[in-house]
Amino acid sequence: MSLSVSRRLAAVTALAVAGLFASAAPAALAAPTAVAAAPTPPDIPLANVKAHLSQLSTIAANNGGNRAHGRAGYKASVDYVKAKLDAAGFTTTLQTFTSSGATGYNLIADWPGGDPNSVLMAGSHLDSVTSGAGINDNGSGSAAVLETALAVSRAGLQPTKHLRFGWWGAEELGLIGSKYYVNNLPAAEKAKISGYLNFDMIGSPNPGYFVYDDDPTIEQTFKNYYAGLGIPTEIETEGDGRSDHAPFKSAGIPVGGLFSGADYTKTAAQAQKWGGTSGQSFDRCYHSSCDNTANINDTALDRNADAVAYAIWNLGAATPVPPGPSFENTTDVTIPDSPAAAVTSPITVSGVTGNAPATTKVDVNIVHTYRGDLVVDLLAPDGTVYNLHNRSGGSADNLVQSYTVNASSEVANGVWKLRVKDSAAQDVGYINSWKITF
Ligand code: DTR
Ligand code: ZN
Ligand code: ZN
Ligand code: CA
Repeated sequence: MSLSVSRRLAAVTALAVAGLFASAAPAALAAPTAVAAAPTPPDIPLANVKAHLSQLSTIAANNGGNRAHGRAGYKASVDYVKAKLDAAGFTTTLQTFTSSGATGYNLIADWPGGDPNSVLMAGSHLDSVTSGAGINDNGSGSAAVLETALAVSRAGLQPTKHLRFGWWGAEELGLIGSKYYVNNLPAAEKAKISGYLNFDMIGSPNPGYFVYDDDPTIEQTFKNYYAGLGIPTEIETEGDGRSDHAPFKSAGIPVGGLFSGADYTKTAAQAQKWGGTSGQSFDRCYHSSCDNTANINDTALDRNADAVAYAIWNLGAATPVPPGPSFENTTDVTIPDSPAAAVTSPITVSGVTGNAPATTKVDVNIVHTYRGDLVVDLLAPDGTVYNLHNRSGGSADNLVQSYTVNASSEVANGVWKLRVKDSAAQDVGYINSWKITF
């Protein structure tokens, strides 16, 4: 557990004093609702992105000097990213494949909630070449996508679309991981992906600002971001098929992305508008052992990481589908510490015809000092159990989360219950409110 007993009680008291949760009388905290317009994208802290790069550099140093497919450094990179995402409340999946006689790994992270039929995806390849640590290629893209995902969690973002993030294996061998992912996605699942955003080399030391010119809406989103900074961009021309957006594009999925340049040479005109050195390649350490933490332009990495967040926040908040009827219970229900039995909070639903939809939305607001203790289920009127949360999130406080449940086999009218079990000793809390929307 995160805190000693005395500190935990102090923490709970402090929260009460700060009014961060309801007083003794049941206070109805408005459950978060879908937002009509795109909330303001956050600044992605450059220091956080560079801290991920530092970790990837250390991983390479500790594993033979690289993070290449089939080597220990790649799997260690996957484990690092996955641990961060698990702790932040993402639902992560490791997809394995074989290439060149070695096991490869794709890491997929789903942010719970959003319209399951409209998925916005962002990704980057996490593998390096064998010659070095691959900090710009492609620690830069992987770290920026990771930090944006963590920013989604920090914000408790509830975009209209479902957000999914991917870190691909074996890109350097020929887009192997991303091809495997797309090729193994059922057609119905492919159809749900409204866009895939790719970030491969976005911190080049002699940077250019290139925007993929594939899907016009995605392209315009990135152009709008850079126009806001007064920075001219160019269309990415080093080759459509040269990164992980290619398999998605081949499958008919709208794609876009950013690129700061690789082995092509910066022209005088480009140096004039972007700074840097003309007559020199955008990344002189491309696929070389010198692609280390010194091989990064901080300004480019900072701007591009913020652009990732800008795109996720804006493209993720498409016109919201107006929610159906909703019912809420704002009565506080104390959650006794383990090993006590689970508690429930009921909602009686009436006046809704037919069955619940496949996109039944459950907004949960639980105050607790260790979300990893909790098992949270939705119980349908007939007793069917839908697990919402199963002890992920570690020592983080509270569980304020929106879930989408396919309850289409359940009659809507009746008594629905939120059931919460504290499954680990120490750390306590209570159900503050919950809401079900059809
Ligand atoms: N193939 C990428 C580098 C690369 C080269 N051209 C582009 C264009 C767009 C994205 C990436 C690239 C790699 O070596 O990983
Ligand atoms: Zn490469
Ligand atoms: Zn790359
Ligand atoms: Ca506990």
